[in-house]
Amino acid sequence: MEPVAIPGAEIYYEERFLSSEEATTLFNTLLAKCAWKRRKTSFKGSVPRDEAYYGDPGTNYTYSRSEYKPLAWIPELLSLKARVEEATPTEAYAKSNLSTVPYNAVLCNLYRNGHDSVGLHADAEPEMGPVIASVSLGVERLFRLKGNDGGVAFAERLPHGSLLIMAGHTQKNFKHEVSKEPDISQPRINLTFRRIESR
Ligand SMILES: O=C(O)CCC(=O)C(=O)O
Repeated sequence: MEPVAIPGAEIYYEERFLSSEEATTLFNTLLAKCAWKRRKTSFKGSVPRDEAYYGDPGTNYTYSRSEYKPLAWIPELLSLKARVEEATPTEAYAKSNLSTVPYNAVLCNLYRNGHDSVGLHADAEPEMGPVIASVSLGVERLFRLKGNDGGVAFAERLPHGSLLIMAGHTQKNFKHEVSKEPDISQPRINLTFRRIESR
């Protein structure tokens, strides 16, 4: 994978992690097979995307006052996890003096069309490891990293089958978002593999 030079962040990127055919098969399978749900927020609304969370037993975590409880892995996500682990550069762990540990959960996001989005946030919950691997499926999605001063440090249209890894102090120093793009009518899927340490 290629490192992307952004001061204060540690990002690795591979545009063609999956072939277009593999990515399309996976997209169609996950669209049909994942237990997609639109989660309610505490303010009587719902988050602007569908989600499905899979992982090892005990990988529960809390985000935005909502608890994520893992569903049992489905084979397609487990085999993708093995490929993502193989692709993750060892320096993503070594630079933070961590031993190489497998991902143990994946949050799947389904943006049904360009009206869906995820607001600016960091995945910096205390139980979350610093290495997060994001696989993109479907038409490209504008992914942006912003520094704590609000400046855009990274903006990339992530294509079908790409892999982006955030590591090191990325979550501490930056937030990320996928904004609404109302002109997009097709669904898009993002899979973020994570390591949750039970506390
Ligand atoms: O779709 C994306 O790339 C962003 C997903 C995300 O921010 C998350 O799952 O925390």
